[in-house]
Amino acid sequence: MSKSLTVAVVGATGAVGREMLKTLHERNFPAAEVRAFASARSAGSKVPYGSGELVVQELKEDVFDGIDIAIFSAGGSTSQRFAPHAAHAGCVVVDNSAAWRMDERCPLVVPEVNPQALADHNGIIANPNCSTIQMIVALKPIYDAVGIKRIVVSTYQAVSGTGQKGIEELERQTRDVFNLRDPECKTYPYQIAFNILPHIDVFLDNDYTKEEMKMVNETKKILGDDSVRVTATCARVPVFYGHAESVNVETGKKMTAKECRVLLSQAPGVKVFDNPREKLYPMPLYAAGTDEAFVGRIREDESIENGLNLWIVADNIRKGAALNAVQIAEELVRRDLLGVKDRNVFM
Ligand code: 25A
Ligand code: L14
Repeated sequence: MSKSLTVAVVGATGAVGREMLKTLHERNFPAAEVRAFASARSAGSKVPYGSGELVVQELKEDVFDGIDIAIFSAGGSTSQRFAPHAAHAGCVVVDNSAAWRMDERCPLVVPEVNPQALADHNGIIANPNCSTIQMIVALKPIYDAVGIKRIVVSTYQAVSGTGQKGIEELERQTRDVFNLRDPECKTYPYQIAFNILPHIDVFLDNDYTKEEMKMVNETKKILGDDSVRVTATCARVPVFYGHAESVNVETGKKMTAKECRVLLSQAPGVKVFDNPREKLYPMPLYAAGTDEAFVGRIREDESIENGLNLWIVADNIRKGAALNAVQIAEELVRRDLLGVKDRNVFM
């Protein structure tokens, strides 16, 4: 691929934005130029890119002229406000926030699962929630092979999902506890160090959290199948990087644990790491910094006719956010889907 594109990273100073820059460089994305944007408070600061640095520019509505692809990770309100201006300028947005995911005009894409959905984009493409991505990349081959009727998932999510401020909170509180100081809670409502909070994102009217309902709704949208029943419980654990998930699936037809291991060992984006005798199973500490969704503890659910239990772990900042977004951008280039046909869809 020739290096001809101009690419922007919006929210470049954040935990995910920095990883996006690193991923673009590592994967040799065909960019002639990369521009870094963040809020006014970071304008003029520098972020690493390859062996050099980029000077961060303030994001404004009129910066998108001449930019082919903008990858956003600057929070929902920033995406809501600026992504339509990008699309209007002919710049295709890959957005990591929750702002556009359930919008019918926006494809919601995991490249290993539903790349075909990119074809009808209108200039804004949504990157799914981190917990949804790692689950769906492992479940799609099972869905294709024997069907899935119902999914029951419980998550164990790292503090880096909340960005730099989540990472700082766990660090600070851990030091506070060891120094016999009262841990201060700035980011989470309760102490996260040496604790577990069954609470991610805000509570909704049905008493589920928004994070839990993202898993329910995004899974159906990505599979393009509203008949799959999904229920989720999302918890925050005192881990820096890497989300873990216990996933119970009721399948349409029988699949043995052995068949599942064979199937998933051939699946793109998935690594089976499952040998109970050798005490081999996926863990956040070892998934951090890697690209795959690791699957282990594969067992048949003996309480129902056709069911499986899986334990899935992935780096939430990479496959859960930055890597998946860059893979979407790569797929857009590969499929020749850059440019925006109707620039007024979101205006
Ligand atoms: O935290 P924010 O506000 O959402 O900011 C994230 C990025 O977006 C930029 C911001 O630049 C940062 O690069 N941004 C925010 N508002 C913007 C605007 N109006 C904007 N860019 C353009 N126009 P920044 O210069 O404001 O921030 C520089 C550093 O400060 C940290 N920070 C920001 N707000 C903070 C804060 N620190 C403490 N308290 C605050 N209120 C910021 O931390 C950055 O280092 P952070 O990056 O790590 O950001 C976390 C946000 O990133 C997204 N995110 C993280 N992980 C995931 C994720 N999204 C999806 N999946 C993930 N796994 C979330 O949106 C999270 O809020
Ligand atoms: O992408 O862990 O919608 O706090 C926002 C909250 C990602 C996880 C999203 C967290 C999420 C994040």
